[in-house]
Amino acid sequence: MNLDNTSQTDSLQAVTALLPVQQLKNNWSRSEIQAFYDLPMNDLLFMAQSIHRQYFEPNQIQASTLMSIKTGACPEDCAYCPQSGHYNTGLSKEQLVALEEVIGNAKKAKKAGATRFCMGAAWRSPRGKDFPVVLEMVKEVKQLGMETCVTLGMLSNEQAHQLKEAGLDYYNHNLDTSEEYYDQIITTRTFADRLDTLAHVRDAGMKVCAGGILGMGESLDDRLGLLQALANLPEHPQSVPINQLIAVKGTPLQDAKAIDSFEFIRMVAVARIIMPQSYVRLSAGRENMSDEMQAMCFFAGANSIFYGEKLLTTDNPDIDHDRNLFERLGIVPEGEQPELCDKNQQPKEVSKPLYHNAAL
Ligand code: SAM
Ligand code: DTB
Ligand code: SF4
Repeated sequence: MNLDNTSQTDSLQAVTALLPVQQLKNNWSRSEIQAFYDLPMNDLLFMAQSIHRQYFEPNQIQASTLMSIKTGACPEDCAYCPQSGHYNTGLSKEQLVALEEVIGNAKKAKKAGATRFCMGAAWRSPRGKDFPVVLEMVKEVKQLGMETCVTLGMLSNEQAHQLKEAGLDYYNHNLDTSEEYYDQIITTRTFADRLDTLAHVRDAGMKVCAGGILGMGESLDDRLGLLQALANLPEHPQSVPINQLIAVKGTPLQDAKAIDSFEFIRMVAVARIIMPQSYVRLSAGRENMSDEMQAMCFFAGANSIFYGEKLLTTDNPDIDHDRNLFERLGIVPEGEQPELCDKNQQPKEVSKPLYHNAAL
């Protein structure tokens, strides 16, 4: 990173010139993205936060609760994943859980303050008699008045339409890393397969939740390439989970070197800048982040979290800890502050002032 005075002035001018962002852009070059990443930290955070305030309530965070509805023995070989049947991580293979268990967990999550319930299955793609049961789960959760999300692996066009018909709001399918690094992490499916599923989800009219994982030994260029691929999709994913690798014993990435905190925060800020209307979710890995680091991620534009003691198979901060963190930061979970949370008003007009005036 070049820190001489001239280039700092240049980059500040570049920041000022880019504010406010007039329209969504999906032809980002890697060098444009890198230029944001390379800004001095204070300029980068200022820019990300300023853009964030044009589209979102600055002190509100959306909370989603995850449930693993089918755990372990997945045929895919994703090097990061404790659920892959290729590695021994001590997980036992489970069948699809019963509908009643899902409804019970969704009710609990709603009561605790989650607005979205996400169900994940360790499948390459949904097959056979299980898929109609998942459709039923989606219908039932939707009836509780929660947003619904599932992540089931690759989808056909027809399956995407069936999910839409059942009432599914979001489909989570991550690109995980750059196209160039992809085959170092997964060999049983391709980056192009992932893009095809995302196209089916979009075509069926559902919202896309797509992001990736940082800290898998990828280069900075790979990280920027991941953000570039996400931001250059035909539409920005409405939800962008940024996961910090949870290095699980037994997986090929068990000894991966953890990503530097500031590098992680920079990635969150760049995601916010290049996909300004998307929810950016601070996803897996919060258990290994300090409260201060999480606060910086929120300042950088992260405005969604997974909420509840478990992700799919690994630990997440407990609810009391998160509520306490929110309180200390003056953050209100989305859905708990109706007067400031009129979804019809989002995204805000880009012509609004840079600084959010909560009194308006
Ligand atoms: N099988 C489906 C699929 O791969 O699309 C859905 C479940 S899969 C567990 C969902 C996502 O969780 C992955 O794409 C990956 O980004 C994330 N994930 C899995 N294991 C992780 C880990 N150890 N650390 C961080 N993120 C992880
Ligand atoms: C996403 O991007 N992260 C979540 C969700 N989408 C499904 C999953 C994180 C899984 C972490 C490892 C585990 O708990 O098994
Ligand atoms: Fe299977 Fe999904 Fe894990 Fe890959 S990430 S091994 S597809 S559960």
